[in-house]
Amino acid sequence: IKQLTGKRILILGLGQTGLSCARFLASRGLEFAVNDSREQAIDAAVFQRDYPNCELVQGQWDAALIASADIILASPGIDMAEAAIAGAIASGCQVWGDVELFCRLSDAPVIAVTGSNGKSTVVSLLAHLAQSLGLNAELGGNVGVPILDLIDKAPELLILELSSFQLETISSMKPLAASVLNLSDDHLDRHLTMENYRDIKQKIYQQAGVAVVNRDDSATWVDEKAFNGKVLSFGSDAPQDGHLGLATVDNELTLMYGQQALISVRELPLSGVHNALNCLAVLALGLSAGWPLEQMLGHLSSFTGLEHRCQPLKTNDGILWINDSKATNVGATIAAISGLAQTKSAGQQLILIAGGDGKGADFSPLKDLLAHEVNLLITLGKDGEQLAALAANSQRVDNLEQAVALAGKSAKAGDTVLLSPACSSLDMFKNFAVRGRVFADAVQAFVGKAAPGA
Ligand code: UMA
Ligand code: ADP
Repeated sequence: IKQLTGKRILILGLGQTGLSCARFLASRGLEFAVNDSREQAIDAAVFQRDYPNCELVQGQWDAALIASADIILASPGIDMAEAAIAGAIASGCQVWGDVELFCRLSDAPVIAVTGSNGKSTVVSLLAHLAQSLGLNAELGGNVGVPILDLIDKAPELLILELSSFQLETISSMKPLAASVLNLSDDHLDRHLTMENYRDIKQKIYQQAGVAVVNRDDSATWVDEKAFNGKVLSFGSDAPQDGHLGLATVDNELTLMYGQQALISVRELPLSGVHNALNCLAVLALGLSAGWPLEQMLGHLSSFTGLEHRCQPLKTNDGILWINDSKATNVGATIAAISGLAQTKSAGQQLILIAGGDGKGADFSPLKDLLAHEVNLLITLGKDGEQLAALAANSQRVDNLEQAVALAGKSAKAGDTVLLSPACSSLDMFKNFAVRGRVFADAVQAFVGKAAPGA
């Protein structure tokens, strides 16, 4: 805490991260100021009641306040290229994220996970295994729990989901194991180029004990010349000894540890090859922490999966409605369509609902799948037009309720309707979870109305 004492500390952003920083600093008796560039980001009266000595500025960046800070605690959603902040960095002010502050203050062992897709699934499954093995493990970071809220729990192990935004401001983390799960186009509106996005993701390996890399995706590989730790790989091919992969054993696609067959993909709690890869990443991270393989396998099947990730909804109309609202980039939507294509039989239609804010992404990798696997594409949102242009059979709607009604009218028993937007929700909804709930409610309302006698 000495690093903070007597310093002028400024918190930028008053969302989940900023408020957790405020709680933490106040709990340590430290003074600070806060600045949020949006009007009415928080209720000033309530904030000042909780933090009476704190200077609060909202509505614009306060260049003078920023320039006078010794340490800035920046929220992940704030772009470091913002003029006032870039200026402060250039003049030597320390800019940390909440994770950097945590790592400077705590020596709790950390497993850190990043990647374009699968982060939340992997860290949640890892936390499930840790808890099943009787460890006092906590789950935090981008998954929705600000890490400073966990500092006083002194966990035996901290399982951390990190976004590229968080990795930008981290330099002191020494994880016992770290993984970049995969890399595909995302957040280029802020990171500008894939090279830059990749370099930021790769920061997770600096000072890691074990790097868990994906053999299928060279952007996740660690620079072995510069890396002193151990490398453990997973991938969709048969693995070498000591690594993880997939192979066909007795006609069943099976998870492998070297030559050892572990469990068939069919028996996993989550469907799709992408989820088999997620499970392999989890096993690799667990092995890095010294967890017994047999025990991890024994607890895999009790994991129930997460809402809004390829989640089938319960309806009685014979149509499979799937909520994949968390598919906020092209890679996730490709995984969802490819997974469904593997189990679809002839004559069954797939109707896709997509669109939202594409964050500057290139949608063209979806084109072939749309042509071959998707019978009808229904688009909405800011970049719906751009997506619609990729498919021969597409229709534009204004909202999710209209999308559900159109999909429901077009689908017959045995068909699948998939919400997998390939876009963030922020142009129309508060977040992906709200979008998913609006979809699920619209489906229940539509199915209820369509039911005989209703
Ligand atoms: N703000 C400004 N000016 C700006 C941008 C933001 O003042 O230019 C202010 C907003 O007015 C608001 C605050 O900053 O008051 C919001 O901060 P934030 O956007 O960093 O969000 P938090 O509420 O602190 O949540 C963040 C993560 N959000 C983002 O990275 C955008 C959450 O990830 C994370 O769960 C949380 O910290 C706890 O660690 C969300 C997310 O969308 C789920 N992440 C992206 C993703 O997964 O794709 C990266
Ligand atoms: P993240 O936290 O990285 O956003 P989630 O586990 O929440 O990851 O999943 C986000 C989306 O990505 C969902 O649509 C999910 O079905 C899809 N997904 C999950 N794992 C993978 C993977 N390994 N490759 C591609 N897509 C994936």
